[in-house]
Amino acid sequence: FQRDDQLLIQAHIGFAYLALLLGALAGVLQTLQRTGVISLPSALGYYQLLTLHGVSLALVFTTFFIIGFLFSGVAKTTGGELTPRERAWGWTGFVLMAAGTALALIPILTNDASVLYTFYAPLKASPLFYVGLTAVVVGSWCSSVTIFSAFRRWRRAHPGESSPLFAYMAVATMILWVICTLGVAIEMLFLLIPWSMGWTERVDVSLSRTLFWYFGHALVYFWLLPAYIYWYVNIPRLIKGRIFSNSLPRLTFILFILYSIPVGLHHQFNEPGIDSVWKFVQTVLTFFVVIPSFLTAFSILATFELAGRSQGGKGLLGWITKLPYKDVRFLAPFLGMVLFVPAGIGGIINASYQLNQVVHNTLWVTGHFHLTLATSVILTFFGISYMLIPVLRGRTLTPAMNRLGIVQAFTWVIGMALMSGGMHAVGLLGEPRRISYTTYNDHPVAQMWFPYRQAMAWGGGILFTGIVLFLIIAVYLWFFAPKTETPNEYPIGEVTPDQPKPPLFLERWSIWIGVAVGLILFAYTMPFVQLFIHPAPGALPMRTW
Ligand code: HAS
Repeated sequence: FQRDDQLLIQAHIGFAYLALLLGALAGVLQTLQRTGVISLPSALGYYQLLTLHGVSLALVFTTFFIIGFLFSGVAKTTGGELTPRERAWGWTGFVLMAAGTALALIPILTNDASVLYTFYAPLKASPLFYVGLTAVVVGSWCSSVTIFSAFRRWRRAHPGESSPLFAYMAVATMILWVICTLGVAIEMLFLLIPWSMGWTERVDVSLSRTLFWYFGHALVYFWLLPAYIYWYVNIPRLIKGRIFSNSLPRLTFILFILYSIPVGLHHQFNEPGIDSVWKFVQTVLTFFVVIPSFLTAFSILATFELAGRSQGGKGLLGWITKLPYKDVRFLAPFLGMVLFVPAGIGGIINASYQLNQVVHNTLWVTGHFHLTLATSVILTFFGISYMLIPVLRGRTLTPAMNRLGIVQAFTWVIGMALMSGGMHAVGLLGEPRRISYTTYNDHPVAQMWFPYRQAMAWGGGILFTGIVLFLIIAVYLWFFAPKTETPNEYPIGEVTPDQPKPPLFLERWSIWIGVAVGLILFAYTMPFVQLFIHPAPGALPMRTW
C-alpha cells in the first residue's frame, strides 16, 4: 500500500479493535450478570453494560472495520492508491466517526444513555448520545465519497470495461448504507434529538421505531456484504482458485440494494399501528432478500469445487479435501460460512410471519444475531484481519501465529455454539431477551431456563478468551512479527477464463437506485401515511397538528 493509504486504513482498523476490546469486556460482564454467575457493583447497571456492548460491537467496531477493509480493497483495485482528495474525505469521515463515538460513549459511561443499541423511544438518552451517533453516520457518508470517487476515477480511465469486482461490491455496499442511514438520520434529527433536548414534549414511539427499522435491517446487510466480498473476491486467490462468475456476484449485490431496505417491518410484526397487510407485503419482500444469499452459497461452493478439482480432487467430493484448511485466513471464514447455514435458516424462521410470534422478543432472536453477525461475519473479519494486518504492516503471519489463529477460530466456534445454542433453545422455552438476571427468577417457568443459562455463561467466558486470543495475535502481527523482505500479496481473485463480460447495465447505478427507491416507496408509503392519520393515544403533538 501507498504509505498514506496505509495510515488511513490502519487508523480505521486500529480504532475498530479498541471498540472490540471495550465491547467484549462489557459483553462478558453482562453475560455473567444475566446468567446469575456474578452480581454487578452498584455503580454498574445491566442495561448500561448491554448498551456499551451493543453500541461498541454492533455499531462502532463493525463500521470502522468495514470502512477500513473496503478502503484497502478499493485502493488496491482502482489503480493501487487513493488520490489525495479521496484520502481527505476518508480522514474527514474518520475524524467525524471517532469524535461521534467519543461523544456517544460519555453518557453511556455515566449511565445517561442506557437505551441499548437500538435506542428505542420512549427510553431516553442524553442528547450527546444521539448527536454522537449522528456524527458517526455523517462521517460514514464522507467515507462513502472516497469509495464512490475512486470507482468513478477508475471508470473514467477505463471506458467500456467491466469494473474491478471488489470496487463494484464496495460501491454497492455503500449505496445500500447511504440509502438506509437516511432513515436513522431523520429519526435522530427530527425526533430523538429535539425530544432529548427538551424542545419537544413527547416522542412518537411508532414513528421512531419504524424509521429505525427502515435502517435496521439493511444495517445487517451492511455487516454481511463485506464478509461476502471477502468470500467472493479474496478467498478464491487464497485457495489458488478462480472466481466462478463475474456477473453473478454483481447481480447478488444489486439484489441486496433492492431488497434489504423495504423489509424493516419484519422487526415490527407485533407492533400496533401498522396494518397487517403491509407487514405481509414486507414478509414477502423479506423472502426475496434471502435469494442473494442462496446465490452466494451456490457461487462460493462452485468456486471451491473448481479450485479443489484443479488441484487434483477426484470423484464427487474429493475436491473438498483439497481446500487449505490449515490456513487461518481461509479456515476462520470457512467456519463462518458453514455456520451461516443454520444462522440463515433461523432468519427465515424469524421472517415467517406466524412463527415470529413464537420467537419475537425472546432470547432466540439474540441467539440469531449472535450466529449471524457474531459468528459468520465476525469469523470472516478475523480471517480478514489475519490477511490484512501482515499486508499493511509488512510483516509475516508466522506458522505459530497461524496455528494460534486456528485455535482462536475454534475457540470462537465452541463459545458461540454454547452461547448462541443456549439462547436459541431457551428462547423457545420463553425466556425474554433484554432482561437482567433477577427479573423473572422466582417464577416456576424460569426454573427451566437455568441449564441453558449455564451454557450461555460458559459460552460467554469462552468467547471472551477468544477475543483475548485474537487481540494478542493482532497486536503481535501489528508490532512484533518478523518484517518481510518483499511486500505481502493482497489477495484479489481472478475470474475463471472465457467468462462473458458482465452486462453493462449492472453498472448503471442510477437504474438500481431508482428501482430501490420505487420498492421503498411501495413498501413504506402506506405504513407511514397510516402512522400519521391514525395517531396512537399519546402520540407526538406533531401528528395531531
Ligand atoms: Fe436477522 C433479527 C430475518 C440474516 C442480524 N437479525 C435480527 C437482529 C439482528 C439480525 C441483529 O424476519 C436483531 C435485531 C434486534 O435487536 O431486534 N435475518 C433475517 C433473514 C435473514 C437474516 C430472513 N440477520 C441476518 C444477518 C444478520 C442478521 C445476515 C447479521 C449479519 N432477523 C430476521 C428477522 C428478525 C431478525 C425477521 C426479527 C426477529 C424479531 O422478532 O425481533 C436472511 O438474510 C438469512 C439468509 C441466509 C441464508 C444462508 C445462506 C448460506 C450461505 C452459506 C454458504 C456456505 C458455504 C460453505 C458456501 C439463506 C451463504 C458451505 C459448506 C458446507 C459444508 C455447508
